[in-house]
Amino acid sequence: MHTAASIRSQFPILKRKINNNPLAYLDNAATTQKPQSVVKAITDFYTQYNANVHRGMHALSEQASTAYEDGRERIARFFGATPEEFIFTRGTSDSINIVARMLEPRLKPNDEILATQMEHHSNLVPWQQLVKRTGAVLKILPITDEGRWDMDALERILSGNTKIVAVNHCSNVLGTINPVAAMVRAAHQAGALVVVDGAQSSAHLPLNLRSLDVDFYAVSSHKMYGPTGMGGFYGKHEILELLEPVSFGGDMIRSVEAFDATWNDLPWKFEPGTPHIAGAIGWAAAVDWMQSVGWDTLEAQERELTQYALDTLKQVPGITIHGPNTAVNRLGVISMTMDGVHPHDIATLLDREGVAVRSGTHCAMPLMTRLGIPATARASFACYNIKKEVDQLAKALQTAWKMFHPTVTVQVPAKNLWQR
Ligand code: 7TS
Repeated sequence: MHTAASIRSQFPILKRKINNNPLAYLDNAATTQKPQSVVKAITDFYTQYNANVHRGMHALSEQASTAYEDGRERIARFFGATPEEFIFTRGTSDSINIVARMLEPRLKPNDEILATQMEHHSNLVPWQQLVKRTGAVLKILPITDEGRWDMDALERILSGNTKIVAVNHCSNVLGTINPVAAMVRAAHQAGALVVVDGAQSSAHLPLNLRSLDVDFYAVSSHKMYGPTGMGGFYGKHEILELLEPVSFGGDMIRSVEAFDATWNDLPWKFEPGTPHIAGAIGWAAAVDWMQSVGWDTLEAQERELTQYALDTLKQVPGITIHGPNTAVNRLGVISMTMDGVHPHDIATLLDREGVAVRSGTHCAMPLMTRLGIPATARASFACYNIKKEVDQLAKALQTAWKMFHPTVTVQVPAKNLWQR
């Protein structure tokens, strides 16, 4: 049985004080902290069996190769995929860029790519660049005022010309959990492939990518308690078999002659060069750790905290919360604006009280335009966050409000009052 205290005890960093206050780390949508088991797995690799993979016949290389491929298998299984379908990359941004280049030869002028108004730049700019290179057309699905996909508009925008639908599973600004399964059905009916940006969902929702029937799904290790610089994407086996690699070099080839080469099997065909071995081992340890806590605990804890935070933060004067206003189909990613106070000032004042949040556009400028605001201050939760930290956030916000909106009190001597 895992309690908040037993989970927190595995993250030494959470014991830190910032500006003489207990650290309330509420910037988990940017990156999560790492449990000790992840740090230990990485340290063990570097201190006990560091060697390159897939190359040496010596003991260390064999041990490293086994740990690396065994790590891939555990990660792939965590997502309901097979190891052949799971390509290691540097993260979500890298994955989407690679997938876009893999699909490039299949696109013709006037083919259409559909993204949404709530995409992170990582799932928008690669497609903008792709349409420039191919003559395809980028279309944008609007969102509703509550911060959800406008599914009525989808019917009007999807057509036989739509070849790729590129959408995020969960918004890193609004917290919305999007109806990906419905999108996949509609897109497949129109004959389009679906590429999902899973950067925000992977630490918060149990996923079975095969049954979700997505064609590609991109994730980052560092948002799910694993190391930075590591990530990957799932691709349907039959589609990956058809596509050509876009980066070339060692390890991804089967044989090379002076003027040509043939490709290795999946998944290595898409992985040139020495990979991030420690990254894969650390990520696999993170996945093991999440499974040891269990989805029941992970989900229940976060849902309860999100509802508590929505209820608590609504009471802070001058605060507007952007995105769905209940914890239903919503992650604990809470973007706020405060009347008359810039989000950067909010974040700076919160930091004085030990509260770490992110402020800015969160790499989602078109969404800021849609919301009609320049930026937000964003609190985002992980499974180790507790109500006390939400209270610390609310109190710090109240202090910020008072600092920017001092009440002018006129002192009237009591006796004058009664003399009138
Ligand atoms: N997509 C979404 C929805 C994201 O939230 C992020 C990172 C990315 C893609 C890119 O992931 P990366 O691992 O390749 O960087 N989002 C954030 C954030 O919201 N604050 O810092 C990074």
